[in-house]
Amino acid sequence: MSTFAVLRTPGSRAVMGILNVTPDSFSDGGDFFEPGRARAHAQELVDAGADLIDVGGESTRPGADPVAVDEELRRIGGLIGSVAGLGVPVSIDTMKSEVAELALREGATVVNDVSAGRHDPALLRVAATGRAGLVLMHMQGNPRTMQIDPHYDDVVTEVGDFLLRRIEAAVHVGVDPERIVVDPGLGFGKTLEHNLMLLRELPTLATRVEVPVLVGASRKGFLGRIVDHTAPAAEGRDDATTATTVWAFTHGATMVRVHDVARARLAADLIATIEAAAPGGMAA
Ligand code: PMM
Repeated sequence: MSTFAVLRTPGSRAVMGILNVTPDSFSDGGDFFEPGRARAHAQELVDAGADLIDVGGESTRPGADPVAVDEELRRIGGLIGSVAGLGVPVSIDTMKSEVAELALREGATVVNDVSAGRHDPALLRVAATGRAGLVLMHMQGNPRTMQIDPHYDDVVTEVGDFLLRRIEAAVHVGVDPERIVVDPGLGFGKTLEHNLMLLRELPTLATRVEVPVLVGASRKGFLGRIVDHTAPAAEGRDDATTATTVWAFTHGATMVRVHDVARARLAADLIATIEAAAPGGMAA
């Protein structure tokens, strides 16, 4: 599927596989830092059924220190081209215009910015000029401080207001509205209750923003708090992630961003099979 078919085909459910080329991401930090391992993992994500691969060179886990632009360029430079050669669209997870620019030059076709163009306003222009897809995510504060007492009067309305404002800002500098996806930013400046409210009211949010919605719940701490307070490893949260994927896909989300692509692919395909069921339609 082309990038924009992945992003916009009505009723489609796309699986974005995560490739973190960082030493310190919360669940897979260090695992794919070495370029050979990163490439091999990208192939595994494609084989597992990813529609899109999201490559990131800066951890945005709570408390993470920012990465200098040169270091981020070094981490992703060269890798994007080989991942793009695997036959699925590549997205670059960055808040920096220089990194987005390099990635688009090397073959990425989507920019995923967890700051929605606020960290580096030039990023929106880079996405516009490169005719790229653009993921605009909500975050309260910044990764260093976002989990220190986040507050909202009405989280669903405020996140929706924010996303509409950021869509407007992106369109204002020339991004094609047909190429925009938004994301409520689970875990980014949100308590457990905020995350749950955003999931519960996903249909309201999706209807309001009128562009496809991406949900990124994969292995996040709030899932660990619901299913198992004692699980030591983020990997133990994959079943909870799959349950959340099913919820998201059946409540208005068009795309999920996950570490375990095979489980999300299975969920998406199963939902599609159930939806397509018709009397006498399927051999026993
Ligand atoms: N989460 C992380 C990083 N990038 N991008 C989007 N659009 N949505 C997310 O929820 C999101 C993101 C942090 O998770 P990771 O460290 O496992 O990549």
